[in-house]
Amino acid sequence: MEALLIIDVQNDFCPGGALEVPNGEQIIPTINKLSREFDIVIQTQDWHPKGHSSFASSHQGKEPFEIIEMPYGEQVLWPDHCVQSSPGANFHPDLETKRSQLIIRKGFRKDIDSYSAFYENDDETTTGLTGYLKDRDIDTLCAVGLATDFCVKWSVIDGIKEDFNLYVVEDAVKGIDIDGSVDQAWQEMLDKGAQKISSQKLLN
Ligand code: VGL
Ligand code: ZN
Repeated sequence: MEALLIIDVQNDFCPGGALEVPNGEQIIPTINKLSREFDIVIQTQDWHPKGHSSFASSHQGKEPFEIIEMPYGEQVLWPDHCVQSSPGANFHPDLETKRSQLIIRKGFRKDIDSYSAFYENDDETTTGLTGYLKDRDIDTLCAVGLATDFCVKWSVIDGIKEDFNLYVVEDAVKGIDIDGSVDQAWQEMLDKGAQKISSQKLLN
């Protein structure tokens, strides 16, 4: 069984949002087309409490995009974004969510960030997605959404680690791109065994 995994298509990651991905909204029509073709659609939603430890504003003297050391390793600091129940945390209004069967929220523990749909950034705390997918006999995921270089990348890498087949839809993802991080993300995903595919190919 295959599922479409729609990652973090939320207002704060789209133009005008707190952590905007350049042209992030442009992938939405393609994602909507894809979601009508899949029997199983799963979404993730970045969902941080106020004062989350990934926010630069939670660390005195730090600015967004600086890197700090956390107990679980390096952490990029972000502008406050996707705060629970804030408009920025809502899915973009153009995203069709009617057919989504599961919404996984992540990043809700104050002291750990969570990029991946499978594991939080400590690489240990699970979101429960693996169990859900295995229970439903899903072995293949097509990943789309935001941002290529963070939540898409880590979801894809962890999904492969958990033995799923991972396709990344090249025209249905967009990245933040800090110093070449999008190119690097593609390299890492392909190295780990992800397959790049076009939406055209899936829609035919
Ligand atoms: C994301 C940075 C912080 C993402 C989420 O969705 O890629 N990036 N939180
Ligand atoms: Zn976040």
